[in-house]
Amino acid sequence: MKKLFALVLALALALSVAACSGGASTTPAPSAKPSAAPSAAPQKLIKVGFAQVGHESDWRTASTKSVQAALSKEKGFDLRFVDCDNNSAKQLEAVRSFIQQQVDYIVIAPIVSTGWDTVLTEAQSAKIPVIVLDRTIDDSTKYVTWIGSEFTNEGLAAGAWLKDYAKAKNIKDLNILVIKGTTGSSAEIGRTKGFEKIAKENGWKILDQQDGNFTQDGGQKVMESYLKSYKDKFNVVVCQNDNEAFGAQDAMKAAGVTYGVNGKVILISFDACKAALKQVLEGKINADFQCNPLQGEFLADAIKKLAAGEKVPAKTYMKEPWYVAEDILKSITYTNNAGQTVTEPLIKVTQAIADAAY
Ligand code: GYE
Repeated sequence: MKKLFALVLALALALSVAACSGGASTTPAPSAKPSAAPSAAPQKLIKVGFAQVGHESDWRTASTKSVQAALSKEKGFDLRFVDCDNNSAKQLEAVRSFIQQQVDYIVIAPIVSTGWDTVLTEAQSAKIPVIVLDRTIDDSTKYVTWIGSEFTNEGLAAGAWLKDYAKAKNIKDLNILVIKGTTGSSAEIGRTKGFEKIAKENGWKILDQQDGNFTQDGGQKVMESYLKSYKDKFNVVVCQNDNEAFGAQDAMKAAGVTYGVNGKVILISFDACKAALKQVLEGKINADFQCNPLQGEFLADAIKKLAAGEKVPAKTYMKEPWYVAEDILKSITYTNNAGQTVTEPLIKVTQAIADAAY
């Protein structure tokens, strides 16, 4: 009986190895010489070209590391990584070079959400499936799947938190400065849309919204200019990522403006990387809405499924918690981007949470 079970298992394994190695769209089927035992044949690596946005933030570094770890040689991948340095022309060029290299799959983390249809048509003609990671592509549907975050919900959640927080602290007037992420990126578009909706509903004043390009330097420069134009006129700063928040803090510190739990300015951020959660713990950022960059395993899983001829979902959303510095609110309730009323917990950051963050 045991022997029979082992035999069935061995057969199943041999079959699944054969299915995997022959499944990728541009990989030729292995020649079926009777003498070559399947286990002795060297594993064919799946060639994946990854056009990454750049290296602008802690989030991005974590994203790159996550993909590199999940798509390693040991795990069966030949990963060709291009850092596109936040340059859209360079990103299109990277995708075209992957088409020329005849990779099996192309992964794009699109810098901006438009301008994609032509190159995706080229990939389609070359029969190379495209997977979109992180930000979305909004002017083409020529890709097989997308893995990323619901950016509009992140913005809505930030607004819902600010509404309840201001009420709990009896703050009547909200005068808000927003440091946006890269203009035209879906992360910027979604966070802006979500937050603006709540601001409008509550009659808050958004004094200004300028692009800090998701970098610390960008955040600092925008904040320096805000401090000149809006000195003493604002009590909320919303940074669309943590690195911008670090830059904004430097500018406020230099100008003698206090922020965070014991400061004059409520500071809100997105991403929730380790360095930022330490600041939430210390009360230097009031609330941080996580965007989860650890997408590598989901990506590897999707590619393996496609290579095996299996179906993958059109969209995969990352799970993302909301972090706060104080204990006064336990949850927020808001209408999400799908029109559902949701109640989500607010997590007060502890040392253990900050230590475990990406
Ligand atoms: O929030 C920011 C990064 O696209 C979700 O890009 C990503 C954003 C992230 O630079 O830190």
